[in-house]
Amino acid sequence: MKQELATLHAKALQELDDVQDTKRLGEWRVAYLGKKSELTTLSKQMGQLDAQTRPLFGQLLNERRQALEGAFTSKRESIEAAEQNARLAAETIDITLPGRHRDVGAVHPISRVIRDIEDIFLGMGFMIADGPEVETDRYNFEMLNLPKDHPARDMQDTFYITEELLMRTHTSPMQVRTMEQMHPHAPIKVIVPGRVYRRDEDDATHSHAFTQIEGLVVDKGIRMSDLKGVLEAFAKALFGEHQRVRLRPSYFPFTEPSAEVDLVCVHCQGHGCRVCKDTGWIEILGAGMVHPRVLDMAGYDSSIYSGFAFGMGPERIAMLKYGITDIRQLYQNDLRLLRQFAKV
Ligand code: 2NL
Repeated sequence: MKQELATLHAKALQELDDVQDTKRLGEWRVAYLGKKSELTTLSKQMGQLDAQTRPLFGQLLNERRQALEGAFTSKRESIEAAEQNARLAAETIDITLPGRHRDVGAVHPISRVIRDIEDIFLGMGFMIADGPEVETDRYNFEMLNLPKDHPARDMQDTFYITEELLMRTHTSPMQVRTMEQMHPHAPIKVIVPGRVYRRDEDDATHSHAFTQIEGLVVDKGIRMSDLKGVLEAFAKALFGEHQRVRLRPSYFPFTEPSAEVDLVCVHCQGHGCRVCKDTGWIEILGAGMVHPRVLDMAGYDSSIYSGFAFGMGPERIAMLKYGITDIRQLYQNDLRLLRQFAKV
């Protein structure tokens, strides 16, 4: 039995030498140290030995088992270290590789103008409202003093969905809604930016879908000079302290009196050039005192309250500010144009 044990020990160590991975190491352990291993069989056979040799053989058996367990443990450690090294080698990252490039977006010039304008009016205590692009005839026309037979309501100018529903032609309906919601509170100081729609042929200066920003102030004692003062402060904030505004008489059904508002030409500073057709002025806004009928319909007694309103086109302002000559360039989303508005 002693000889058997020595042979077994030698065979086990030799086989262990060949083991290279965890799977085979496990198999080796079952074979040489497990419940059905020869070592276990030998220890079970110990009972056959006489009382004198039994403890000596027992001690020998323990030594061999401990030696094999020790060899197993150090083998396991060296295999695990090797496997770990192989994993680390496979996962190595080459930190000298250049990073992947990601394109960063830019704020569209129209959005940029809208944001700039919003900031200016927020600074003067206005709130910003927005509302539906699909509107009712009532809010888009009726409530703005545009009765059914008015030429501005011509079928040719409006996208109708049904007889009552249409694509809003201006953002004014949201200002009417604001007045209805706010009354009888005062003052109202609101601007409404948003998309509007007109049945128009697209060309260099017209689009069937464009944006508008309208403003409305309602309170007791609002006068034309308030309108001029607010718009002049706005013009200075947007185009510089040298700016001035000029009002020319005009007509809108929802304001009385009405005015076209000119700014000093942003191209030639008033000296005269092709942009301002040598007048030194460029038209930027339409405005006026809110028509008394519009105030009354929205719930503000026009014998007590008055107000002013104005409207402008962010596209036109973006074109003047950034030297864009065809409005369609603002809708084509050509990256060569848009990239010029990316912050570096
Ligand atoms: C323009 C002219 C304008 C208004 C819009 C308005 C709104 C209400 C009452 C009265 Cl609720 N008026 N809006 C007034 C005058 C002019 O826009 O040329 N827009 C591009």
